Amino acid sequence: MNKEILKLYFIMGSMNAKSPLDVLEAALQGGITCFQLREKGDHSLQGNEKYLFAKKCKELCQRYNVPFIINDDVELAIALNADGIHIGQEDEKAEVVRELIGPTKILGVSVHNPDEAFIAFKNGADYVGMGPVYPTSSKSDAKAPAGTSMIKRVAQLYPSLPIVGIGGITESNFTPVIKAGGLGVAVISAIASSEQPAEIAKGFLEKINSSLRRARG
Ligand code: TZP
Ligand code: MG
Repeated sequence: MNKEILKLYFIMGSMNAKSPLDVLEAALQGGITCFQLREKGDHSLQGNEKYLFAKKCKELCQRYNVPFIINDDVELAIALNADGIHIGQEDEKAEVVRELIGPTKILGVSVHNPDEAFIAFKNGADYVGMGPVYPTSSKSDAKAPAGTSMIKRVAQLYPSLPIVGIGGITESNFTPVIKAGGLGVAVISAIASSEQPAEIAKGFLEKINSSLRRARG
């Protein structure tokens, strides 16, 4: 996996925006580096509706050459030949998913501590998502905000494991994630709830790039 794709990782489901496909296209125009379809919770699409929506998202991402990742739904990821899949601790085990999707697809795993990070890494994860860094209202069962100390520990313990920070992250509070060793940030509301997703994504990516340059020295 090219680590650069973690810089500005946009996550969205159809319930996160009024016109989700317009928001996705604007975010792609603004320069998001990866997209994850996370179709979850009340009012989320199911069955064929979910499939058709996911297919449109994939086509948009392809047009902009941005990896298209699917949350949880391995069957859908395989059916659509998505670029990858993201799973949580309560989902299918990483080694099982890796076996199902094959060696070349991207596999992301949400982790909260060094033990979970080690297991994910050992079992074929390409990157781990760590958070919530800050309070978030985008995930109903989110754990307590964890700040960036755990990101720092995992980055020190496993320097070759790419980490992306998630949860309540915006243009104005993301720098601690990069300083702690994160390679980028994953966001829902900072882009999906914005009136100008393209402009936000563009400005955000510029700031992340300069922060990464500073952190790498
Ligand atoms: N996992 C941990 S926090 C979170 C997920 C999916 C939600 C992130 O959304 P937002 O709006 O960027 O806080
Ligand atoms: Mg999950």
